[in-house]
Amino acid sequence: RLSDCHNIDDFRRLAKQRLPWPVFDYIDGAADDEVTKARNTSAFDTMDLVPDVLAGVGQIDTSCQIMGRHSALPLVLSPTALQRAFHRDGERAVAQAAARFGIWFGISSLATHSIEEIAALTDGPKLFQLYVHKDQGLNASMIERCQTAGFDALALTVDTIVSGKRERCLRSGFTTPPRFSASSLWSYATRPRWTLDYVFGPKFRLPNLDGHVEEGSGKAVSIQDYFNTMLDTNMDWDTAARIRQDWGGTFALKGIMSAGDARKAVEIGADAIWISNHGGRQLDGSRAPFDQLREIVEAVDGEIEIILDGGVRRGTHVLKSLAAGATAASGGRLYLYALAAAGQDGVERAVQILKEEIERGMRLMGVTSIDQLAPDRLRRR
Ligand code: HOC
Repeated sequence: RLSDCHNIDDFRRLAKQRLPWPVFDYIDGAADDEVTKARNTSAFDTMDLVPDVLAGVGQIDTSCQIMGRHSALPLVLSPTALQRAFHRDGERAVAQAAARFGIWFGISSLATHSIEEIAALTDGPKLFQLYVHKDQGLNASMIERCQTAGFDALALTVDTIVSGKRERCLRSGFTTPPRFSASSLWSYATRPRWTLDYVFGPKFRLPNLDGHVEEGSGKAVSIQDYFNTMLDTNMDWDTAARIRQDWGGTFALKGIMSAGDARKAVEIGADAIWISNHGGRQLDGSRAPFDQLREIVEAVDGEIEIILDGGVRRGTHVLKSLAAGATAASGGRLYLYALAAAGQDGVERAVQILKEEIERGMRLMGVTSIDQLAPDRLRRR
């Protein structure tokens, strides 16, 4: 039950019960041996927090500015694809939960609700995550629709030039829309709530292989095929600079992992970078975002905002990221398990748990505002 969930891992267990296994494995899985996925979280344990006491922490302020907008928490709900495959309310549930807490969320180019539908739901801070498709017309039309709909920022995904080897998805034959197979039939049959919603609910809308969003085109496509046939493998820094110009508003690069690339992001005039390895779903064996944070903070020297994305499961992970120099922390799975478990109620409970953990952690650290979290409050283990 939802009321038995006290941390993100509890939602993970609930999601596993509720979702057919190919769908759960799509969320939970990562590339190759999933070493990087595990490391993304364990990296936080390499640094310890150093608390101060007797600091008068009756009143604390968790708010901050992220990409030019006020946020009630230093936490962003990262854009993730295919959310209606996890719960019938999909991106709507996440948008509404983010709005209730006054925090940023993002939708993906591979969202299952339209740009306009999501924009109409909330005036709260929202970003659009662009995957650059080979079809330039499709890219241009997504950018234009986001401008018209009033999205606050565009985040260009730079770490999916080809698909990572998602072995759990290869084994289950996961596609979108999901397809029933002999090996998974029992799992679908024993999860009637998910299966009925899926069978009788509206079909997902994706930029499909013809390059256009069509309700219920019916084509089932695997992640590998989608990435490897649809996305532009020739994308480079000129592409990123051109997209920034076409967009003309707040612009971020999502998937930066090296100090050199962070500098290039500054040079093309990006407002923010997301240090991210796509939740360990792309290059297995790559370093954890938290491990790269200090190096990147030093390289950009305050010239760009940094969002730490990956492995965040606890309020203290957010506090460690801030102390190491990030503007905010973000994650996908941290709310996706909860979405799958209980829709908007689930996402709200997950964010509430993280909010309380952030507040409790700040009080125990002896800080009253998040700008008091600095590198001197961290020690290497
Ligand atoms: C069939 C299309 O970011 C991921 C997502 C994108 C998936 C596209 C699937 O899983 O990493």
